[in-house]
Amino acid sequence: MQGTVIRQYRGHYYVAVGDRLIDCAISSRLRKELTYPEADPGSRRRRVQRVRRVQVVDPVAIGDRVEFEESDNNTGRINEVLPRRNKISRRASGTGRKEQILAANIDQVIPMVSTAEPDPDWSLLDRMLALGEWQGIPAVICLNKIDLTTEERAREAIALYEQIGYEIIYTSTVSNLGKASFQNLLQHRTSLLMGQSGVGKSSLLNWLQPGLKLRTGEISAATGEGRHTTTHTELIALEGGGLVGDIPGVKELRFWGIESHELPDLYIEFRPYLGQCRFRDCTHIHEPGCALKEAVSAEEIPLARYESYLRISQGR
Ligand SMILES: Nc1nc2c(ncn2[C@@H]2O[C@H](COP(=O)(O)OP(=O)(O)OP(=O)(O)O)[C@@H](O)[C@H]2O)c(=O)[nH]1
Ligand SMILES: [Mg+2]
Ligand SMILES: [Zn+2]
Repeated sequence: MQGTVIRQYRGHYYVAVGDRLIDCAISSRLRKELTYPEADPGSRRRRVQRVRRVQVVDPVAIGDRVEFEESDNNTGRINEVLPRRNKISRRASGTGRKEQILAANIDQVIPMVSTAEPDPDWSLLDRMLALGEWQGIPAVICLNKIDLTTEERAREAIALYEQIGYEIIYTSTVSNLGKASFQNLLQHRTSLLMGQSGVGKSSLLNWLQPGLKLRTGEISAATGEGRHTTTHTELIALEGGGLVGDIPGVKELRFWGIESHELPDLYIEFRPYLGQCRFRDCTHIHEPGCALKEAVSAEEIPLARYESYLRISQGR
């Protein structure tokens, strides 16, 4: 039988087939690919926390189409992961070089940023957008917590991304803004919400579908950061049709598998200039006659995005 993995938790993989949900384990062959994150040096408490928070590197991800064998009582075993149409993945935490797949077979990614609490991490937004571009997955940016500022300021803060061509949705679960557009956006597709801990990913889903009761957490007064409230990944079926993934807050999004020469193309506003530099293998960092750098000087490309490109391409 075939189905879609919509939830994974502590060795259980929940596979949706029509209206049924089958609680599956994975075959011993797949289990060999399962690795646990390396513990960090440091106190035992810290180690335990990290292991709990960081997901294992798992051969099966949410959104995966799988082939499974059913036994009794809605349980079963996954034998095979079918080829993926696309995937959102990152380099796993720890020192080992491993890929961690956050979700597979996604129709759109929704990078989320909040106007404040926590403040926007533009670098992280650029990485989330680049990941979508790399896999050819459309992205719509959600700017949440509009109630913490004025709408005008909020628009100004994110204007750059609108200029370069991304669609932006403005929301507030507190002042009830943007609900209809968000519901429209999610209908009939599989979407993935991504963003720092505390931007309001789970709150937003509870707001759209009140029966969900996902756990949400206060922002820490001490650090201004979220507390990593969501600890496991799941694809939620929406009443209006469509699936949406709520994943634990990401702080670090280290690329996996993206070659440095592929990076410029992942900044959509760079594309018209690529191939026009003096040197064919121009890295757009220090070469003379670089069309991209000229476009930055002429303010045709936003300096902030070029600097973000430099940071990422130099591994910072
Ligand atoms: N002012 C304001 N606060 C919000 C809004 N949406 C969510 N919050 C608050 O932000 C905090 C964090 O929300 P969560 O939904 O837990 O955030 P998350 O992105 O799911 O965080 P992780 O699960 O840790 O990744 C909670 O205290 C929410 O009440 C909003 O639109 N405005
Ligand atoms: Mg959450
Ligand atoms: Zn160049």
